[in-house]
Amino acid sequence: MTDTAAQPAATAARPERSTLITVAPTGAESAKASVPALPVTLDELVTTAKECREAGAAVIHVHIRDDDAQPTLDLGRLRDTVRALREATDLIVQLSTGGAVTDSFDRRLAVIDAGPDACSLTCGTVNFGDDVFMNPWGFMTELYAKTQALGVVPEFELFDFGHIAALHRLLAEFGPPAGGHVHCDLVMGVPGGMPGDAATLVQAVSALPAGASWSATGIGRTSVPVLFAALAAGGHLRVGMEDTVTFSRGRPVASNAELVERAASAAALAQRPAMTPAAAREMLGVPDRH
Ligand code: KMH
Ligand code: ZN
Repeated sequence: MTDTAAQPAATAARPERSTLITVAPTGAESAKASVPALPVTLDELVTTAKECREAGAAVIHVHIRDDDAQPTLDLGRLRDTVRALREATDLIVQLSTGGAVTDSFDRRLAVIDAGPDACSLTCGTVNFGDDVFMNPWGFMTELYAKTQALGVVPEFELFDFGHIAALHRLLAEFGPPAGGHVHCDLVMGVPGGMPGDAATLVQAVSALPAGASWSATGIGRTSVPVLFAALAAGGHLRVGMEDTVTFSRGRPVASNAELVERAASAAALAQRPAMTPAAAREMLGVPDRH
């Protein structure tokens, strides 16, 4: 084999020596009444964040709830949440701009006025169980331009192959993101999106922009296979009760921290232990606003 033949493909991500673990502790879909361990108050979220940091998380992907534990994008609450998480931890605070399927585009665009380090940016519409998660091109571009103007680092959420094509178009037409580095998250196994299995993951990774880093998460029962497939393929991990509320067959998740602990153990076995928030900031181009 020649040296040239041994080079990685142009689209391959640079292999990292450690694994970025993102925790998505709450989401907008599960009800507190049926999932009592779900963190829905600010106190519960801060406690969860500290435990997950201890267990190996570097990024927290945040959805918040109101006093009735319903999903909300209330800007005052979002600001308080960013402040409290920054005071309590050194985690990268990534606010969800996806919200709930019922949230308006205007409210979702306003999320990043709360001053997070980072935000999610979903690269297309997708069927979402019985609902539709709407992300038309005009919304994507408006949100992307706002992330660039405010210096909020986007994470590109990819639920399906068409989203990868839209990401290429976004970068070609509007240039690099705040922070200068493209980081993607493959959200797999949503009913209506791409399946959560190793073959699909490998195919999706091969289509990502050159030089992009990526993590993957599998929804529901795909969470464990996607975790191992992502590690095997050299990617990073997202775990949390937004994505699965079942730890193993018939056993509910007791805490977000146990999902992070499992991810960190698997990453250590794969010889790529959990990345610190400081190293994650360097990789993602996220400035430290503490
Ligand atoms: N809750 C979903 C409809 C994101 O956070 O950016 C969308 C979602 C994606 O969770
Ligand atoms: Zn989310």
